[in-house]
Amino acid sequence: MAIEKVEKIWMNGKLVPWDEAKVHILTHALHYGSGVFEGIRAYQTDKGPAVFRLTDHIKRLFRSAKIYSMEIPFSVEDLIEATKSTVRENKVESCYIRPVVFRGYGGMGLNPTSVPVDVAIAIWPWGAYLGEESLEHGVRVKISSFRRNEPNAIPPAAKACGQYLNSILAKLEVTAAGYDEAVLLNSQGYVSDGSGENIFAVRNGTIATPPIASGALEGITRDSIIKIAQDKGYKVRMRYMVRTDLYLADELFFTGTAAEVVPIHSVDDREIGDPGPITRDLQKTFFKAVKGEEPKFI
Ligand code: PPE
Repeated sequence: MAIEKVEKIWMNGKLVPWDEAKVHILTHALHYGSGVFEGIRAYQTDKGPAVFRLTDHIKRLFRSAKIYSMEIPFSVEDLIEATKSTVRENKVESCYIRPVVFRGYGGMGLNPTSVPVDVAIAIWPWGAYLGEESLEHGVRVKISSFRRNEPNAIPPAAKACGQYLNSILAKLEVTAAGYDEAVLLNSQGYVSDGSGENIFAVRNGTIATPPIASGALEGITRDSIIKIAQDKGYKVRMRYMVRTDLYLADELFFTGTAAEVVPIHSVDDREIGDPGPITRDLQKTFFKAVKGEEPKFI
């Protein structure tokens, strides 16, 4: 996905011109993946761009950093303000927002405690993550032969830079085979999530999604969808799922900040079909919520 350039990027406390937001080649995170990040979206509204669940995203960034014992040299409030000013100063109507906290320049080797922690917030316009057609018609998914990284190896509870090598392997594998997106099972064989999305299955009117302990990221879109579904009176279960739970679902969909709410048309060539009524219903309310038109879900 090519990046569309905007004017400024926030780096360690100030906005700098896009082309000057650079790091040294000996940046620790470049060698070891020792960073954590967030993905947030701002949506166009009548009152200007609105950042969806900003505080929750920044809090998750701090939780990710805690797992790796990285001390962020700013407060939650500082990064909330910094995000807002980055969106404001770039004068965009909507955008994707990428805060990244990483071990910078000043030390090499695997004990990173003496390496300074850098913080940056970049934004850019990012359209439909899985293609313009995906939101309407759904995507073709394949279960990857690569398993989700384990909690006792590289914890999926963090949104850490290096751990995305796992998702990249899965994505490369299934896109080379002609599919749109990968689903990863954990090492016990239970469904975790997509390469960059949580997954939901609907069967007989009940909505199910894998628990966080299965290796799924504690998705903020997942949480919004659970709240929206419960508010509409649907039964929502967090339960361990095997691959056939996906094959036999009446409806399947992905959720994520970048992906938003994307119906799944088939899994391993087993047809699920056109987006179903519950998927459509949740998708519709979600797109209202992100634009501030459903205040109880903001
Ligand atoms: N699982 C994974 C593995 C994941 O990376 C994401 C977000 C989610 C679930 C959904 O979480 P949430 O965004 O809080 O609803 N993936 C981010 C990065 C995507 C990328 O390609 O980069 C995102 O959607 O921003």
